[in-house]
Amino acid sequence: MTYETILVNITEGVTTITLNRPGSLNAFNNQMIAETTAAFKEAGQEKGTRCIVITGNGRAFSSGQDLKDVSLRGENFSIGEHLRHGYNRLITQMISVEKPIIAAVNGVAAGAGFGVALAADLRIASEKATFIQAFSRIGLVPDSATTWTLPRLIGYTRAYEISITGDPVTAEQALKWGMVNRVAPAEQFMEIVLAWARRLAEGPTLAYGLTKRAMYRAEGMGLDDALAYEARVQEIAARSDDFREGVAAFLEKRAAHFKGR
Ligand code: T3D
Repeated sequence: MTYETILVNITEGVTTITLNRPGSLNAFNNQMIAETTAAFKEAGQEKGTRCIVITGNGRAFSSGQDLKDVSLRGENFSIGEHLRHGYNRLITQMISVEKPIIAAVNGVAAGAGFGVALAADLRIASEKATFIQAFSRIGLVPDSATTWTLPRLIGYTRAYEISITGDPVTAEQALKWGMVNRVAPAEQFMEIVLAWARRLAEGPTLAYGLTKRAMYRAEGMGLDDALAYEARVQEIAARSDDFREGVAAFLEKRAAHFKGR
């Protein structure tokens, strides 16, 4: 599929999706929401893709909803419908892809841009990145799943404070709070991101995908159900070539060569 608002690159098992509207700091218009959703779906189905990276072109990750588009809306425009058909689909698509997604937050991530970063499984921030719950700055409540993702990551007290103040969180603070996994220098940022992504893409990615599924399911379960679900997904993982290879490699004292199946 060809896209106009994003760039998609597939190399060495890694699909990189680059938000590409740098003139507006990669603000999401309807087309970019739809194209990003489609790109995640495609990367999920693409057999050769075993890890997905999302990043932004230029100095920002994403400034969230395109506010110029907002200013053109008519009186009867329904934000609820816009969310249901746009951001909600994008976020659920990201969460349903059973492959690790890394958000490479190269600069500011605001509003829905912050939401997309939080819907990834792993986050690496450039030392220049900032995170802004920009919704309250324009009189909105948080969306793009940030009422769900953010308190789970950093706790209610911090999540509520940054959601109502709209104060930026630096990369260093985000690391201390456990909101990002790593912070990397701006100069070698994409090099470091891609080295990490390639390492994951060479791993037992079927198991990584099942781990994602089981952890999201466990959020809504009690202990007994979570244990039962672990047993179900472990049945799948244990029938994989990767499990056979992992055990053989251990016994033969060599590195394992996983294929993600
Ligand atoms: O309504 C719904 O659809 C509901 C869904 C809501 C989801 C949301 O995301 S709500 C939150 C929307 N986002 C924002 O409120 C953030 C708006 N942007 C900013 O606050 C600032 O731009 C930043 C803090 C992100 C960065 O500041 P700074 O000083 O580094 O850059 P800047 O000068 O403000 O922006 C640079 C350019 O990008 C500028 O354009 P120009 O003047 O050079 O032609 C600016 O207008 C443009 N830009 C930045 N953000 C957006 C944008 N254009 C459209 N939409 C934007 N969100």
